[in-house]
Amino acid sequence: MDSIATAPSPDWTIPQDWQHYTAEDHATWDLLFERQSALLPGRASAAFLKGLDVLKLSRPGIPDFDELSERLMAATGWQVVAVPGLVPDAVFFDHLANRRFVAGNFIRRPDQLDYLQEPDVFHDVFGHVPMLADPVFADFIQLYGQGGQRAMQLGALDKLARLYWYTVEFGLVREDGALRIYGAGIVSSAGESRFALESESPNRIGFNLKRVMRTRYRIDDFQQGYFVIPSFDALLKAAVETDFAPLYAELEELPDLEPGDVRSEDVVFNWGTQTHATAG
Ligand code: HBI
Ligand code: FE
Repeated sequence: MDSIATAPSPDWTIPQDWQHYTAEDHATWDLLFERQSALLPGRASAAFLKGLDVLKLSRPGIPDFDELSERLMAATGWQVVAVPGLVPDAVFFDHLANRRFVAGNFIRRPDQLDYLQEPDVFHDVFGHVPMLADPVFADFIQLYGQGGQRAMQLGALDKLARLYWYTVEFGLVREDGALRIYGAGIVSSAGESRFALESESPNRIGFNLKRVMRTRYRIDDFQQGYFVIPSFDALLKAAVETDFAPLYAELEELPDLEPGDVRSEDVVFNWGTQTHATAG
C-alpha cells in the first residue's frame, strides 16, 4: 500500500484514514507483529514490553491513531499524528517538541517485509510508540525535539542526528546485567533483533554522548556498532545536563569516527569481528 496522495497541511499531518487500509495491510501488520512478539521476550527492554501492554498494541490489525493517542496521552501526554512519510527536519522537531509523534500512515508491501527505506506505520508505531509510554523516555524525546530546533540554528544537526540514531533508533540498554533492545530500528526488524544482541560481528560500546555524536552511522545495513546506556534516567540526565553549544563547537574540531571504530577510551562490551560488514 503506497502512502495515500493527500496534500499535507503546513505541519505535514494528514488524516490516518483508518478505513482505507485493506485486509492485506492489516494482515501485513499482524504478520510483522506476530514475528516480532515471538522474538522480543528476553531481547526487548522491560520498558518497551510494558509500553506494548499499556497501549494495548497486541490487538489485531493496524492501530487506530485516535484510540492509540487517547491511551498514550493518559500515560505521558504524547499523541500519534499521521504523515505521508519523512517530513522536513524543522517540521519533525516541532512535532516532537510538542509531544506529537509523527507516524507514516502507510504499511510496507508483503514483498518488503524485511526492509524499507521510509518509516512505515509498523516501524513508527510498533518500533517507536511503546517507548513513548515510558515517562522518562517520553521526556527525552521531547527534549530531543527542542534540541533539534536549536541544533538547526547552530548548524549542528548532523551531530545531534547521531544521538537519535544510536539511541532512539538503534539503542541498547543494560538491564539486570544483560543487554536489551530499545531502539525502534532494531525492535521492528526480525534480523536486527537477533543480530544486535547475539552476533559477534558488531561492536557493543558503553554510551558516551560526545563519542556517539562523533560517530557516523549506516542507513543501508545492520549497524557496525551499538551503544549501551545504563538506564533511561542516565540518557535523560545526559541530555538535560549537557550545554550543547560548546559541545557542538568542540565536535567541530574533532574528526568524525567510523561506524566500526573502537577507541581506547571506550567501555567495550563486545569488540566486534565486523564479519557481517566485510562480508559485503
Ligand atoms: N520524518 N516522518 C519522519 N520520521 C522521522 O523519523 C524523521 C523525519 N524527518 C527527519 C528525521 N526523522 C531525522 O532526519 C531527524 O531526526 C534529524
Ligand atoms: Fe524511526
